[in-house]
Amino acid sequence: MYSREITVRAPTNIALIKYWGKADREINLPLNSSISLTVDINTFFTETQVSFLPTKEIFLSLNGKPAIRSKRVLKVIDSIKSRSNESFHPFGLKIETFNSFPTAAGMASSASGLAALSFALSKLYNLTITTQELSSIARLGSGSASRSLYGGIVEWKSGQVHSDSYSSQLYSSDFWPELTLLVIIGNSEEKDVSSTDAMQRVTPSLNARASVDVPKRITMIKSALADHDFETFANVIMEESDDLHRVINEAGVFYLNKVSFKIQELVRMFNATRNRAAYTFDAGPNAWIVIRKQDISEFLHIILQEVALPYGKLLVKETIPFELFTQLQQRASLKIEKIVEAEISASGPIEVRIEVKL
Ligand code: 2P0
Repeated sequence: MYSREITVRAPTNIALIKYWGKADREINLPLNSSISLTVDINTFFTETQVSFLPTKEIFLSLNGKPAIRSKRVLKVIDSIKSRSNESFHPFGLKIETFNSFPTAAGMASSASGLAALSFALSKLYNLTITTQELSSIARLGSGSASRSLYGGIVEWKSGQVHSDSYSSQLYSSDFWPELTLLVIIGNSEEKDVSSTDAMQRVTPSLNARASVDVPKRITMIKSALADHDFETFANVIMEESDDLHRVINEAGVFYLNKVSFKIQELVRMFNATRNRAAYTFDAGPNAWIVIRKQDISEFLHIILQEVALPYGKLLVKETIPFELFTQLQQRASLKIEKIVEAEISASGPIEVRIEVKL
């Protein structure tokens, strides 16, 4: 029983209405509720392998290198362990984790990472636990991780205490089948200021944003979703992203760069007559474009005239012929790393395998 090795994968998520600011830092109670799309688990994911060690030590590695046992990881371990059978308590843990995408570059690696850890440990310690409870535990590790426990469109209700601050699914991924994501990765270097640090800097607009503006946008986006009203949906998403970065800039932190601003400008151009795409940025320069599948090709024709990338890094379902790609790229001068199309994930974390070691 103690020699099992469990491997799981968890998806990341992109917030449309963003979590920014904490009412309680110790347990990551947020200042406001948030809404996100879970990103296809086959495109971006964290894979985590856990097993017991005979001694009490906790060994952790990230992308093949030994990593620090951070406070956030220990909080999740303690919370899971405290609910488990005492017979497990003498053992230590080996935790190996890999991200399929840039770590700490505003790509929500802590969301998938802490969701994967919580899910994997709940299996290893044989917990009988609801996804709702697991969402609260993942939140202790990283706020946004609470949303990665579900597929589709997810809401994290801020709550007042540990047990009522959790996420739940608003809609499954097939609710709006045309809806998809394009991720424009300009720069996958680690950022200078982590979001955990940045959101602790209280600024003049932070409380007004959390108590007035965000609740209004939550009502608006829910009604736009219910009506499949892309025009309003896109407006709310972009307004929210702009508002988040205004508050972040007030704190003296700047995550967006030249490529991010260019993408914003191109999306506005593309939307000249009616909204057909929406940009949103997390704590990093990479653009997440919410778009309907039928508009991707036309959108790429505009983007590819401005941003330059290798042909092999255009990772979209409907490929553009090489000749046309080269033609579009002729005057493109802003170098980026890649463009990835990612669907909305049907599922939250999944168990990949269980191995019994003899
Ligand atoms: C979000 N972000 O809602 C917002 C939008 C970044 C911008 O949640 O301190 O790593 O671990 O609770 O979850 C990133 O912050 O922060 C984040 P902690 P987290 O996705």
